[in-house]
Amino acid sequence: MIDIDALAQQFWKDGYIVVKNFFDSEVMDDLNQQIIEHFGMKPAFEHTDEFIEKSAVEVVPWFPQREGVTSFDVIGKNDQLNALTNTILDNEWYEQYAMVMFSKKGTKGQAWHQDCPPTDPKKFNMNRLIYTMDIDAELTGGQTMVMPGSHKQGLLPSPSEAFDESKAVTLTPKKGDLVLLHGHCYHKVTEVTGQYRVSTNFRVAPEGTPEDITDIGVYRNMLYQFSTSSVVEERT
Ligand SMILES: O=C(O)CCC(=O)C(=O)O
Ligand SMILES: [Fe+2]
Repeated sequence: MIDIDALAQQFWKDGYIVVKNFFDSEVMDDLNQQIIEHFGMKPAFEHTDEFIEKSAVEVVPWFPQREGVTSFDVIGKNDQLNALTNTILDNEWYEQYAMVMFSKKGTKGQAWHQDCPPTDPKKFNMNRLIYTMDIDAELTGGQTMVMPGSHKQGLLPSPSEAFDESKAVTLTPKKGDLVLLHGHCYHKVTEVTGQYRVSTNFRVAPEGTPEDITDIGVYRNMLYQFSTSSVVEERT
């Protein structure tokens, strides 16, 4: 059994939590297989060259539920996941979408970012990250790095502002692990050195958060708007 109250407290202190062995291994294998079948090993990137160049994000997204694929629904219906979400978000939240993120071998991962600008502490996305495969320093690379407590520290430092990366924590999620991550918490993904890397995000948000809250991502060197594929602010 997990201690939901303790985990919720830790989430609000650090901006993230890791729960080991949260999901059934066979369900993970099944979903991972479907993900690989969907992508193949060399999917084309969907973002513009400018975005990839400036943000160092090389990830291909897939929204299975938008295509009528129902096999991922078991995650969204998981009672324990929803009990944990209820406690963290005070019973007032809604599902945004399920997004699978695929990175192929040799890609950069993702640079430090916040999923949305931390303008209002009550409006944010919460990433509910499911790992259907082992992420491992030697075998895959693509580790997730987080900066504890940064969800309360405002905007990610710009390139000219001090940024002490020594306090970052490197996560090495294994198949079946759950990571909950506040969208204002600074995070990144390291270079993918193995064949491929996959993570799946069941994003939710507190009631009152606009549905397009993650349309503008915060990077050290820019604010980037995904819907218009444009840099809305250069940061120096
Ligand atoms: O894939 C991961 O581990 C983190 C991805 C990410 O940046 C996010 O879900 O916002
Ligand atoms: Fe992110």
